[in-house]
Amino acid sequence: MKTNYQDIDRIHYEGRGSKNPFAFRHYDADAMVMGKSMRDHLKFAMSYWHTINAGGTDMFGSDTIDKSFGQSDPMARYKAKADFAFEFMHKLGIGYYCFHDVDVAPEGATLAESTRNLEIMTDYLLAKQKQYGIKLLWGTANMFSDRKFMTGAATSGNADVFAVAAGKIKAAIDATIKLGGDGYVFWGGREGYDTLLNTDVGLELDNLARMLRMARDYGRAQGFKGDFLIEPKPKEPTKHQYDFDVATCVSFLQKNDLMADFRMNIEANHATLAGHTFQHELRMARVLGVFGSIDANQGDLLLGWDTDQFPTNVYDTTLCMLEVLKQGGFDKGGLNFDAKTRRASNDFEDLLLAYIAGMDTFALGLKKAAAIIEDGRLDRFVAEKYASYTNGIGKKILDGQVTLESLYDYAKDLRDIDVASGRQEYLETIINSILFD
Ligand code: XUL
Ligand code: CO
Repeated sequence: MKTNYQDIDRIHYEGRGSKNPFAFRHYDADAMVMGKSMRDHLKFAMSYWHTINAGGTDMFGSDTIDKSFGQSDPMARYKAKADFAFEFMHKLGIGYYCFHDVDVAPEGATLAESTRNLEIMTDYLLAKQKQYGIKLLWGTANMFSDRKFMTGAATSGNADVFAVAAGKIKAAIDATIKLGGDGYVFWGGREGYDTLLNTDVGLELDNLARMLRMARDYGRAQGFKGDFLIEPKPKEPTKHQYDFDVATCVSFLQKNDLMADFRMNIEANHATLAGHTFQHELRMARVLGVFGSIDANQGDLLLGWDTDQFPTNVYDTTLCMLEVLKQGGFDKGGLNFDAKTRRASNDFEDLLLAYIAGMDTFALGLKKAAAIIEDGRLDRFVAEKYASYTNGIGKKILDGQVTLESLYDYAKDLRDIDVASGRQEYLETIINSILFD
């Protein structure tokens, strides 16, 4: 199987009329949108696990694509994977990548052996980063695949598992710092429960806080200046995960005095699993001051699990990029494609086409979001909706100059209060006209 794309050049921008499948129609990296290049707005990152490792396995069948890159020796295979990964990012013009410890190095029989392998491979990755000018967006430790994590890592009932998890986090933070990563992610895949009948929720939540505090203290002591990121997900693989959604994570961080160091890594399909829109989770993160980074994908709303599809829905990417623009852009975060090709899209061309589709969909979303802001009608509508707070009694409420008694006196003789229409349909028509006219 062809894996080196020898006959496919770097992917270039050809513009809207192009029918070349190996070209961008919207992503023009150097084009300026609201004073910043598309490259800097979007900060695309490649997910190592789906792109370099995932072979299409599902509950009913094994791999449909071979990603061993012709190597049987474990270390040689991981080096070949890295060679492919950097060539792939270079072809697409992707500037960042993300990984779990086990994505980039073979696992040993012990934590010490795995850590040695990780050290060898991070030397290799560092050289590749320098060669290609590609950076690490974030690193993390996989604390969900191995059987010892079956009832959690930081929230396991077994203290030895807690200890191994802590050791893995230490090694993964060391790797992230060595590679200059801007973030360190915690996705609590099995930090939750399948039944309350066997679960001490209070102890588990306290242990989760203990683990995050130790990770923060260790990282900062080692000079890590990046963001610690929590990636909320309500369920899957467990029935209930403690990092349910942004609001739940924020209350946990506040209770445990961790707000100063932690932000959110928001994933589109995790938002919808929580019964929220992607935009809701981004807005909550923005308003609560924890907007960090994004795992970009889309789900299938007719299915009840995390399908991690490449994003092709322009409406969603537009509303996402609207939140990113309103936030003032990414600080240390970026747009990581936590997305995998479908099981039946099983050759290496599909991988390239999937990234082109995702990058183009976000580039178009960015342009449309900028157009919504430049159009101004939405912002003007919202300003008008809350105008009663800019003077009179509304201003006094915001300035804290009222009490329940003073408001009683103010309101006691009011009649027929006229609340303006929410105009949802009109506002949705504005979005449609900007997207499609
Ligand atoms: C799983 C998921 C993870 C995290 C990193 O749903 O999104 O891949 O992004 O652990
Ligand atoms: Co993710």
